[in-house]
Order: sequence, then structure tokens, then C-alpha cells
Amino acid sequence: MNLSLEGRTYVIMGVANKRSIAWGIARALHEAGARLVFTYVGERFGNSVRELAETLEGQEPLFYECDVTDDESIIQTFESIGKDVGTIHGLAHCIAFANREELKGEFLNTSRDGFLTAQNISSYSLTAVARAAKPLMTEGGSILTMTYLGGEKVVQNYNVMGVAKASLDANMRYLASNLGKDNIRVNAISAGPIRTLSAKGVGDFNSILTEIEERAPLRRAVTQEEVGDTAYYLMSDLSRGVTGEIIHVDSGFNIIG
Ligand code: NDP
Ligand code: KAL
Repeated sequence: MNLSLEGRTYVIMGVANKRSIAWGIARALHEAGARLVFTYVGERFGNSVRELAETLEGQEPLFYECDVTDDESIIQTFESIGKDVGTIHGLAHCIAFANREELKGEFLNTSRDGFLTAQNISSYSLTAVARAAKPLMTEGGSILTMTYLGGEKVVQNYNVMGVAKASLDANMRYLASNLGKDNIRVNAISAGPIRTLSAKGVGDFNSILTEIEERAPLRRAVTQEEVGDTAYYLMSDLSRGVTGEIIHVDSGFNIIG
């Protein structure tokens, strides 16, 4: 079987900086020979994703600004990608957001607006993006999203984002069921805690990491590279029979009671 991704094009959404999980995925797919297309939101991150992408040897990546709260922005982005590259073979959705003040304290106090914001950016965006990307997946494809254990079990402080990830997980399964007839697979990676910009300043991240180091089967945290390698598997033909699945890349922490 050909494990190279040469001749294939993948859209990577959600690189904010070099610590981003999306960047770990981009590097793994680049090493496998893929052509990459990046989307970002806001000029600040547009510049940083350009600088990062320039470090990928032999790659002439393309960049599009895409705010997933805006249907028109999503439609325009994928129309432009279609015009510029034609067929795409996969998409990595690495996007989540909740208001900082709702990622601590009592879940009971979650506001309607905060709840809907988390659902909008962190879950609905997957449906909207899949719909816009489908016409470009003329040879079938693989859609991947990023989830977290807090959508399956209660994790302190994850709060409104836990409900959004539960929604994202179901969203992923319904999309998998819907798009299977088009040979488009849809899966999620549930990553263990990784220190990224999103993780900064929210909850007690250090104590969560310490718990992983003490109690996870592998007794260590995972890296962006490890998530990237599983993303490579999900984008490659090795995973051709896998859809609607959540793969935990979390040192096995999810099995511990
Ligand atoms: P990053 O902060 O690096 O990435 C989060 C990304 O979400 C940013 O690139 C951000 O773009 C993007 N984003 C937020 N709002 C929007 C929007 N309206 N439109 C488009 N993009 C938007 O963090 P991570 O790499 O940690 O997060 C990536 C994914 O991984 C998320 O889904 C997260 O929940 C998930 N995850 C992370 C874990 C961890 O421990 N870090 C563990 C398990 C899952 P911008 O910065 O330009 O606003
Ligand atoms: C239990 C954990 C500890 C942390 C609690 C909540 C984490 C929620 C993740 C969520 C995506 C974070 C935010 O939305 C942060 C946001 O309010 C402020 N940050 C920003 O706006 C920055 C600038 C941009 C880049 O961030 C985004 N997202 O746009 C969960 C830990 C152990 C695991 C994590 C971090 C999971 C996860 O889902 O990210």
C-alpha cells in the first residue's frame, strides 16, 4: 500500500502558533508528502501561520482567512480553495472557543450566549465546513476534528466546552453516517492535555498534567507530534475502513477509572 500522501491536498484549519495541534498535524502531513492549504482567522495569526509554513521545505502552501462563525466566509474560503487547487483529499478541523470566564467556577452559571458561542465555534463549524468542503472531495476524503475527554466525562473547569465537545462528537458521527456514501470518512482525535495557546491561563493546567504523569498508563503527556502521526494515519489509506471513530491519543488516560 502507498503510504505517501504525495499528490494529495489537505486543508488545515486552526494554526495559531508553533504550539498549535494543527501545526503538529501540518508537519506530519508535510513529511508524508502532502500539499497543504491553511486557514486562519485574524491578521495576527495570518502572519504567524505564513512564517511557520515558510519553514516547510518544498511546500508552496496557500492561505485563506476563514472565520467559522460566518457562513459567507466559509463558503468563500472553500470556493477559492476549489478554484486554486481543485480537488482536496482531507481536512483537519482544529478549532474551539469558549469565553474564558465560563471555563472555571460553577457550570450552573453558564450563560445562554456563552453556551451558544461554544457550540457555534467548536461544534456547528464542523458541519458547516464539511458541507463547504464536500464538493472539493471528488475522490472521497478524510475529515478530522479534535476533541477532548471532557466531552465524555466531567472534567473540572472544562464546563461549557465539555458540552460543546459532546456535541462535536455526535456531530462527527452524524457526518460520518451521512458522508460515507460519498467515500468521505469523518473521525476525531481525543488528545490528552497539550500546552497550547488555548490551554494558557485556563483552569489548573499544571495539576491536570501532573495527574497524567502519575496516573496515565504511559505516565507521560502526549505531544503535538504524536497527534500529528495519528492524523497522518487517519488521512492515509491505512485507515480506509475507519469512520465515525474517536481515537484517544492520550497516553491511555481515558481507560483509568
Ligand atoms: P490553539 O489555541 O493553538 O488553536 C485553537 C484555534 O482555534 C486557533 O487557531 C484559533 O484561531 C481557532 N479559532 C477560534 N475561533 C475561531 C473562529 N471563529 N474561526 C476560525 N478559527 C477559530 O489550541 P489547540 O491546538 O490546543 O486547539 C486545537 C483543537 O484541539 C481545539 O479543538 C481544542 O479543543 C482541541 N484539543 C486541545 C487539547 C489541548 O490540550 N491543547 C486537548 C484536546 C483537544 P485564532 O487563534 O486565529 O483565533
Ligand atoms: C480541563 C482543561 C483545562 C482548561 C479548561 C478549559 C479549556 C478550554 C479550551 C478552550 C478552547 C479554550 C479557550 O477557548 C480559550 C479562550 O477563552 C481564550 N484564548 C484565546 O482566545 C486564544 C488567544 C485563542 C488562540 O484561543 C482560541 N481557542 O481561539 C482542559 C485541558 C486539560 C485540555 C484542553 C486545553 C482542551 C481543549 O479543548 O483545548
